[in-house]
Amino acid sequence: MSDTIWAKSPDALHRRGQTSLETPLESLDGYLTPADRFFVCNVTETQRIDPATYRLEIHGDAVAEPVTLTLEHLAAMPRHTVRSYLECAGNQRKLFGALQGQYVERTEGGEDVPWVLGGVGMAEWSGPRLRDVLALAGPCETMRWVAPLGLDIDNPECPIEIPMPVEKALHEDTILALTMNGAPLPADHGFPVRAIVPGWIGTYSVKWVGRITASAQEIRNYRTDEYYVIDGVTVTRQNVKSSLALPFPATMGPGPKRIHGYARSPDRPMRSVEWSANGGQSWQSADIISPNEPYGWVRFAFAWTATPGEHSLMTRATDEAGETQPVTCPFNPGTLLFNAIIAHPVTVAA
Ligand SMILES: Nc1nc2c(c(=O)[nH]1)N[C@H]1C(S)=C(S)[C@@H](COP(=O)(O)O)O[C@H]1N2
Ligand SMILES: [Mo]
Repeated sequence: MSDTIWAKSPDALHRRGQTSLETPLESLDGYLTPADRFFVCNVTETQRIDPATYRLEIHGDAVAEPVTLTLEHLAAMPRHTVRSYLECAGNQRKLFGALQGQYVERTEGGEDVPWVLGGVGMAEWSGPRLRDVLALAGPCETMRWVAPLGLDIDNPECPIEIPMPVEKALHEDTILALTMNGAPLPADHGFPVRAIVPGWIGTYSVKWVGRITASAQEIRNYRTDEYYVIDGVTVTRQNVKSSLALPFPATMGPGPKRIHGYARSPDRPMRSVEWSANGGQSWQSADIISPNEPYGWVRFAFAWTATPGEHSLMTRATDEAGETQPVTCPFNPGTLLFNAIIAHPVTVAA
């Protein structure tokens, strides 16, 4: 089965759990993540959808007339392009244990993918706005919740149907993407159609969308009520994070280095990225060496002279509104949204 889980070769990525792949961030050298290096978070297997027979159904008690659309129809609609990073809510989950000594194993429900740093990627997505697609079915005034459903319905927990409030669904930057980095979506990333919900945790960006339900009622399920929950509240928006693009832990030879990393704010440009090699007693500015856009991540770099021994390199991102990273991340049993300042272990050989 393992060679059918993904369409792309898993060789350049880390296998995480049975069905997911993590990007080694140190293998990236630019702003956009190439599709063949982009992480994959699959609850089951990559779906292989025939574009000729593909259909998208829009239905529910809050549309006047259900419609069924072909890929041709969607492809003929006006397109909107967003450059947005996509990150699994559980990315960096392993750091609750590695840095804070906090462990949990879920005994039931979905397997928690053991992400370290690379359950995140950045791409340019393009396709019709979700609101334009909903408009084809005659949305009613009563519409409050919109839930895209993935075609991987045969899965152990419950279908991937992720409801969002109408405000987010109708937002101008919420799209049904048909392309990724200018090419048709790869199968692993949702071909032929996926939702892109910028600024929100990756799960909202449903892949292989086959049906969209629009309702006056709040749509709830296992994922909204049990899985993606912190302190009784369903998780939606991401938080501010930064990490080095190095293996965790890292080893290197001595000498002058240029250290790289990625920092992100869910919906604002970054104000600063700082680094510290002395446990956070003093901080210096890193250079932002990429575009700095509302939904994008930034690539940053700084010069550091590696001397033999054990080191810890820290980075701290702050966005334009002053939202920044905490020294420790409050624990939650779902081990979601770890965004503490990371003390990245670096061993420098003699
Ligand atoms: N249909 C479907 N959509 C899905 C998933 C899935 O398993 N099935 N995984 C979700 C999760 S948890 C994440 S983090 C993102 C990952 O997107 P990627 O695999 O393109 O990187 O897709 C989301 N959309
Ligand atoms: Mo995820």
